[in-house]
Order: sequence, then C-alpha cells, then structure tokens
Amino acid sequence: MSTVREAVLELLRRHDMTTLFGNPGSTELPMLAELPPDFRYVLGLQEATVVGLADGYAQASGRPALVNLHTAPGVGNAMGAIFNAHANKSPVVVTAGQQYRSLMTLQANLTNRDATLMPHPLVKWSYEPPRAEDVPHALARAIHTASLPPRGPSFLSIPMDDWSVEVDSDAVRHQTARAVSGASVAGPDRVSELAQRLNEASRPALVAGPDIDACGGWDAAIRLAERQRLAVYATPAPGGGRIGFPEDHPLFQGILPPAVLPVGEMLAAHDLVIAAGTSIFPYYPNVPGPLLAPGTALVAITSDPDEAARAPMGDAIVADVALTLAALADGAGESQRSAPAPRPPAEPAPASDPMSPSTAVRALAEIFPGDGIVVLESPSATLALRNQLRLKQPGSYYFSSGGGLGFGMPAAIGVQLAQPSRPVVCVIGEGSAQYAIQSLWTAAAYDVPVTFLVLRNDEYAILKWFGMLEDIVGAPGLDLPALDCAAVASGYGVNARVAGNVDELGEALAAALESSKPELVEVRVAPGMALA
Ligand SMILES: Cc1ncc(C[n+]2csc(CCOP(=O)(O)OP(=O)(O)O)c2C)c(N)n1
Repeated sequence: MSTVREAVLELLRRHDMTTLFGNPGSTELPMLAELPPDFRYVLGLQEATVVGLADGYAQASGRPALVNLHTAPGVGNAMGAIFNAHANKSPVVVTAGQQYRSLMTLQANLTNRDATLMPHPLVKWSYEPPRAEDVPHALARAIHTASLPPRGPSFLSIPMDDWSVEVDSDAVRHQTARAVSGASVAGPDRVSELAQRLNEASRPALVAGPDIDACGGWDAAIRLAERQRLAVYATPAPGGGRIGFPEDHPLFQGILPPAVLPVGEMLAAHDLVIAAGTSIFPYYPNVPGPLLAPGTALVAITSDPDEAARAPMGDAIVADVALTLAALADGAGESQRSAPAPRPPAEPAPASDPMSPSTAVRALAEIFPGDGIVVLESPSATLALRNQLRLKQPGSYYFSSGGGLGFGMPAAIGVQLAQPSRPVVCVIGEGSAQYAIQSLWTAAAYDVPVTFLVLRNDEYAILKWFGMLEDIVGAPGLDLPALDCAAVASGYGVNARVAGNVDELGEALAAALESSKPELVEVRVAPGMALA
C-alpha cells in the first residue's frame, strides 16, 4: 500500500516533472513536507511569477511543468499568467491546495469555494477529485490533457488531507503508468490535394507560426519553402509567441502586419498562402478591410481544432504541423518558379540622444551568441528587435502570445532553467518589468544567469502610439517618471549596470552575458515606437 503523496511523486518522476514551481501556503505544506532530494522546488514570490516560470520552462523543455499554488488567492493572483500560458499553448499543470474535505462545506477559512470554476475559461480541464484516492489518477489526466495538442494549462484542486490517504496500488499503477501521445497525421488525400494546389500556384507563400517551433517543425518548413521557393512571412508579432522560420533566410520576407487591412494587402501578392501553426490571424489593432484579396486563397495547417474552426477565411487541415509540412514537402516536390528577392539587411537607426530602442537592440545583435535565446516583453521595440536580431535557430524566441504583461521576466528564468547551456537574454520595457518584478529574486536565489536588458523610456510608449492610431487624446497614466529598475534589481540581489551610450551598452551586455549570475542592464532609450 502506498499513499496519495507517494503515488503522485512517482507519477511526476515518470513524466520527468521533478522541478516544481510554487508559492506555498498552509494548504500546500502536506504535499511539500520532506520533498525527496531528486525533486527541485523553485520558489516564486508571487503567483504570476510562479506560473510565468513554469510557462517558460514548459515551452523551452517541450514537457509539461508542475505549478503548486495556494488555494483561491494564489489561483486569483495567477490568472493573468494562466491566460498567457493558455495563449502560448504551454503545457502547465496547475495544482492548488484546498481546505480539509471536512471543513469545505462549512466554508472554513481559505476554502476555495468553487475551485473548479475559478480558472475557467483559461484552462483545458479543471477538476477537484471526488475522493482522495483519485488524486493520482486525476493528476495523470491533468498531465495528459495539458500535453495533448493543442497544449495548454490544466488545473487540479487538492484538499490538504488527501496526501496521507492510502491508494489501491494496482489501480494507481495502471492509471499513472500510461503513455499518451497525440501527433495526428493529415489524410493523404488532403496532403496530395494541397501539394497539387501548390504546384499549380504561381506566387505561393508560407506564413510561419509559433507552433512550428513548438512541434519541432523548422526543418520541414525550411525544406518545403526551399523546394517550392515560397515567400515566407512570420505570423503577426502580437500572436507570434515563437519563431517558426529562420529570419535571416533569403526566402524570409518579414513579419506580417497585425491588422486585417494590411495583412490582406500584403498577401495580395500571392495566389496561395499556406499558414502553418498559427491562428488566422492574431490581429490587433482594428483596421477593417478585406480579409484577403480576390486572387488569394489560404489554407491553414494547425493542430488546434478551435483555431481551424474560428478562422474567418480559408480552408484548414487539422493535424500535426511538422508532420504535415514534411508530407507536403515530399508531395509537392521541387518547383522551378523563381524565388522572391531577399529582403534588405537591417539598417541602423539615425544616432540620437537618448538612443533609439532600435540602436539598443542592434547593440545586442552585435554581440548576440549564435545559440542565444531572447525572451521579449518590450512592446515598442518588438519590431525593431525582430528586424535587427534576425534569429536563425529553433527555440530562440519566446514572447507572450496572449499579450498579458508579466510573462517576460519569469519566463526567461524558466527558459534558462530548461536550457542551462544556452545564454538567455530577457529584453523588457521598464513598465512591463513591474508586472512580475519579484521574479528577479528567484533568478538571484537560484543563480539563474539570465541577462535582463531593460529599455527605459519613462513611458508606456505603445499605449501612446495606440492612442494616436485611435484618435484618443489626453489619456492619463501613460508616463513613468523616475522608475529605477536598476535600484530595484539590487534590492532583489541582482547585479545591475546602467549604460549611458552605445559603447557602454555593448560592454555591459558582453559582461552580463559572460557572468554566471543573473545581471540586469538598464539603458535609457528615446520615447515612441521603433518600427525597424
Ligand atoms: C497585465 C497587463 N496590464 C496592462 C497591459 C496594457 N499594456 C500593454 S503595453 C503596456 C505598456 C508597457 O510599457 P513598457 O514595458 O514600458 O513598454 P513600452 O510601451 O514603453 O515599450 C501596457 C500597460 C497589458 N498588456 N497587460
């Protein structure tokens, strides 16, 4: 006979989920007592940080990650980060403590009253087991649900008296030893039909979405694009949480604009567009217009049935993106059509004081290691960074597809924990940094050597730009005077440097990247949007 706790620990070992991300309270202590030495507990000082850590870790490791939160208030604090994990299709398994079963009906202090309703609609599955002995089976189900495509968070509420209850070892062995996999293949007719359409097209294009990276589809996407001489675009930046195609490749034409009218206009140059591993499309702001030009057809390839169903135009194939792209590359063969002209190299921004955000990210590009990873949350510098850096390796870029701030800092730490041999740089606005600032403590406490590059412009630049687009004048609350991230970092135990010019910035970044500890580099940049 074993207990719920022993069965759960064994289940987590089987799934290689021995790193736990949490913030504990009284209701979680029974689970954590005498945690075996093969487990690692990573403490986040607020729940947004905890889930952000797990989101980055799950995405960069390609495996589900376990979160442990403190009953209702812990889940409440985590909701914005759970929203991001859902948009990122990140397999985060969120558990939360709950009152003693015998005290739940009278609603004793800290009872999570409607525990399963609370995280809806941001989780794929939410559950509180009817009996203590069902906890291992329910956790196995939560792990499988989070890991099957489309990946995303699941939630389990666990009453604190469940851990010591004995389980039926034979039943638990069956329930928890199962391997479940979910890469589905498109029907051969659908693939050959699309291959034929591709061969007949005269100016076809590929839109590369984040799920190409998540499912390991870079090679298939490159092979298809090269064989068919496709013009390749990245999905619009707000929903492009990952990069699915090398951005320095001669076929790569740039990032699609994020609104209906300009997307339709840009794709008008193509008679067939294959959009792989992306929603159609992550539009924002609202610039209405024709979804597609009359001469353009679109076919989406996605592993997410909801993405396929809600697309406003085009056909869709629901199947694993990497397998389908590979089958399409085989089926369509080599085309003799002429390849599109490569886009020009990135130009430096004109010199200014303070420097443009574009100049700052160019300084990063100059010293950026080939195997480096960027975690980005700097709204007004997003396009400049993508243009100046031109990342060319899988798993090199993480951005919050949901758009909720508070992802960047903790996710960068989670990514670094999952990829200890690759240097991780978190490029972040000083405003965005505040939404999960206490994650700096976790980086310092666990010696996670992320470099944080803070672009300080004393404002919410993107919101001022958005206001201009929408003719909104006089909105308060868009300025951030005297917000000193370097001083805050020191308080959390992270070494901070302030760079005053481009040379100092290059030196500070190089030193930070060399360091085996977390480092923060703050640089003052000009206000406003940097578009290239
Ligand atoms: C949780 C959350 N709250 C508020 C917002 C709205 N928001 C979007 S961008 C932004 C400003 C970010 O400021 P900063 O990081 O300094 O970047 P900048 O726009 O100056 O580049 C805000 C407040 C959001 N996206 N998420």
